[in-house]
Amino acid sequence: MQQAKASIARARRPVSFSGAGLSAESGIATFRGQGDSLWSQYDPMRLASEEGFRANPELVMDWYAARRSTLAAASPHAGHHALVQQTSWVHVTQNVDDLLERAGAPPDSVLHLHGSLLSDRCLLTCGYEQAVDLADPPGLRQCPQCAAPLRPTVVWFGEHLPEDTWTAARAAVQQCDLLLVVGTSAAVYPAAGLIELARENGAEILIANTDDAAAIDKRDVFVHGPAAKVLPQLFSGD
Ligand code: BV8
Ligand code: ZN
Repeated sequence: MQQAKASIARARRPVSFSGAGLSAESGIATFRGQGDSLWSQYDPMRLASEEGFRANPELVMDWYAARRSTLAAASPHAGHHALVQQTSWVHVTQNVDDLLERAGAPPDSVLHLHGSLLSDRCLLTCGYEQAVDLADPPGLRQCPQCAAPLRPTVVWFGEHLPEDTWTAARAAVQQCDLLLVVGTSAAVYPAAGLIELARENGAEILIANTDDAAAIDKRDVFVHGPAAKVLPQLFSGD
């Protein structure tokens, strides 16, 4: 922990890169955790894809409605707040929740590589988009402009990441001197490639995770523990 805190104190261009483990203690199921969620019998790889949606749009929208309701009832924890208080950092996340924003991150300041649960858009190309009420999530419905189905504004497997967000994240990581990797299994690309990109440019890598299997490289500093506990410690002055 001391070594990690020293790296943070020394960093001039720090970037955080977070995954589902950052939000786990807020009650948001991780993708590959042993979640006892009613959806554990479904494979996110199948549900979070266009072909999964086309095959069973009601089931997929019910899955998103359940996740949206959970998110509506969740709150950011001390780890989200600790990250957001680092206003000189660039925060990149794979998460589609708004817990960093609810912890005070200025709107549009967090780079969401995999989109957001907070709105739906037209499945086709008419460009229609509509914010959703997480506490009263919609089911399957038609685009009012072109009658195609509406789908969540998340990035599904097989889909490109949002161009501007991906470009900004790569640029930040390309010139960072410290990358703090929080709560990700680093299994999904191209997002996970940011860790290698930081390493290539000589940045120090801190890995904060409850699973020591996440310590992939001897050169990294591994901080073992849950994000809600570890992040406030990493940033505490004492
Ligand atoms: C793309 C949004 C290019 C949706 C997500 C075969 C077919 C098709 C595609 C592929 C293929 N093989 C490879 C691919 C590419 C694919 C990919 O990488 N697949 C992997 C699984 C092999 N990637 C893509 O498809 C991407 N697009 O490549 O397009 C393209 C396109 C067209 C034409 C040419 C090329 C798009 C990927 C985005 C998918 N969308 N989410 C939704 O949410 O519904 S990804 C999903 O998994 C989440 O967003 C999350 O970000 C991501 C990764 O999961 P993690 O965040 O790491 O979470 P996980 O549960 O895995 O791990 C949690 C970690 O936290 C663990 O390490 C755990 O120990 C730790 N932890 C738990 N509790 C705590 C904790 N740590 C700290 N504290 C705690 N309390
Ligand atoms: Zn439309």
